[in-house]
Amino acid sequence: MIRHFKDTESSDNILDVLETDGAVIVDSLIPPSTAFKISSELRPYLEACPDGLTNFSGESTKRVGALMARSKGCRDLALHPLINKLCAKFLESFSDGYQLNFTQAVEISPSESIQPLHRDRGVWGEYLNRKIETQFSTIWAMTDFTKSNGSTCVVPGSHKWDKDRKPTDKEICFAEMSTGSVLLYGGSILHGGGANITDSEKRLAVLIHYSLSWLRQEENQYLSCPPEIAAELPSELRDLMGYSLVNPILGFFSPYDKKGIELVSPKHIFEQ
Ligand SMILES: O=C(O)CCC(=O)C(=O)O
Ligand SMILES: [Fe+2]
Repeated sequence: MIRHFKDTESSDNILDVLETDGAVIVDSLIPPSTAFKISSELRPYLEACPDGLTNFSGESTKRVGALMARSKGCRDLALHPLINKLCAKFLESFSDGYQLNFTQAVEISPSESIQPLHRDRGVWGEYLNRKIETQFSTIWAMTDFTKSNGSTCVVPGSHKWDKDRKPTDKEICFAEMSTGSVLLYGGSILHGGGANITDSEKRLAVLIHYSLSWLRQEENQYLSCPPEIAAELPSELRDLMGYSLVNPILGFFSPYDKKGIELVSPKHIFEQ
């Protein structure tokens, strides 16, 4: 079972359950009207996007990235205060900070089958000690998520399993939730997009993942949202995207066209 909380629940309680179960849902964190607005910002990109080519990306599934460059509403999701508070606490033992790791709208259409269950930390290979949590991930429901329209499948507790243990059907739960709710999970839990067995319903999600600031970002934010677009964004969001220094010198640059200026923070390019 995936536990559901209201946004009035204490952060400590939400984090306790996240630690124990590996996933939780916060119901109605944004109003449906905000979700519909975000969906309409994303619609032109979804319409122009082909379905995936593999079993993993989904042959009846569309995936659209670069959400910080493309959608004002998704920027607000990335900066949501409760999410950032939970993320900071969830990852604080593993890094001096966290960063935006990945943004993607995922629209699952009828006839899609279940995505192979996986752990998102797999993108960094098998090198990291499993005691290190790599990330804090959010899946925002832009439509209702139901068992039949492709709600994310999650295996509670599997973040603590031996990595080769396979779940039984009974151990797989469905992240059913209403439009505007959000599923929270870490990098180590088994999960995947669900099968869509409806005749005509599409399931739309916005995935925003955060990772330890010393890991390479899965989605290259500097290319998905280059400086000329980032210049228009709130400085807090730019910092989150990696246009900043951490730890304390990670991420510096040396402006190639200026002699005598070295070890500069990326923040500098927005301050001229
Ligand atoms: O769309 C979903 O519900 C989950 C997708 C997912 O886990 C992934 O693509 O890594
Ligand atoms: Fe995933």
